[in-house]
Amino acid sequence: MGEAKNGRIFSGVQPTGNLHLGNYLGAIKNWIALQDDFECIYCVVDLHAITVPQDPAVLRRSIREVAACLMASGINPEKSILFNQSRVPQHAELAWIFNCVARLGWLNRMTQFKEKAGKNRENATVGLYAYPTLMAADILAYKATHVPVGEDQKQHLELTRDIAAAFNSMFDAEFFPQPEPQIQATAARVMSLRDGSSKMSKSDVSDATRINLTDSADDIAQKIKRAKTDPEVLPSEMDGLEGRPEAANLVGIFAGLSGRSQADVLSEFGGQGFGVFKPALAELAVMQIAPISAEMNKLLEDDAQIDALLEKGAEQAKAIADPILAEVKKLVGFA
Ligand code: AQP
Repeated sequence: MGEAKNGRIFSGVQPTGNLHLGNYLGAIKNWIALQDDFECIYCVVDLHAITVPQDPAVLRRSIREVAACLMASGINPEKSILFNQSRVPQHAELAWIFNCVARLGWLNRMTQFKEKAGKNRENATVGLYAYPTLMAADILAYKATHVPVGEDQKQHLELTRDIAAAFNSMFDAEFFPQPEPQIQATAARVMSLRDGSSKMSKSDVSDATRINLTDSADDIAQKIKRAKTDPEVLPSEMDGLEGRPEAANLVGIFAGLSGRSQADVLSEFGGQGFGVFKPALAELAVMQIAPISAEMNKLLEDDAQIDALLEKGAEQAKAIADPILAEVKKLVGFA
């Protein structure tokens, strides 16, 4: 396990279905790159998953699938700590303490709750409302210094920083750090392939809206071919993408997959129609994404091995979180 070279990373992903290109470009690709330079803690956040109803058998399967998918994508359990959240009780313990630090007014501002609860707010679980305090606990139970996330989690990260500062002030201690968000310059918010105004999401009912990391090469190519676009050719400059959300999304995906800037992508494809751009994008996506599902399926042949790896990761995580929680309990007055 790497020492804390440039700091300690924490990030998580929910086992709420297939991981998709948004998770990959917005978060996981960065997680992989950080493994050599940071001490990395990556978590399958199953406590977060149950903030909306889950079928227990499906959840059990999803935890293993997401863990396998992360490993198949390049998260190396020899370099990083990989585990599922519910095996480390310090997350829930610290979340409760943070529920008693965070204020209703702060949580009322969280846009993700508003989006996820929708019109049926009265019927949303208390857990969905308190999701951001659990996320703050996930990060601060390890005193993580950096948190690589997609753009949709930026507001929750700001709340985490507020909770850390409020805790320090309440208990008159410079105890928790202010964790820094790490948000990618490109593809920080990958949009649905069918609607450039809504986020690509695991829980979207239509599978055509996303590229799953488990999709076959054919599925990936077909989904890109059918992705919504407009009749114009691609512009040569960035400002030509304004008001063209679907085109902007596909250019962002190309940039994210190739590691190039969007401006650079446009300098190559400006003036070309989607008949040229889409096949090039499909080739790039197939090359990077299709091998993940083959490797994942191999890993899923051995559930016991995945469980053992998650158990080992949980022990490593507990070894870091336990002394931090012991200090928290002293500060609060429990011990
Ligand atoms: N569309 C996206 N573009 C860029 N980044 C994204 N992330 C999620 N969607 C996109 C980032 O992926 C990481 C893990 O996210 P998550 O699965 O824990 O939760 P989420 O943000 O709620 O993702 P989904 O797919 O929309 O899940 P459901 O449908 O279950 O709510 C995070 O860093 C997130 O920013």
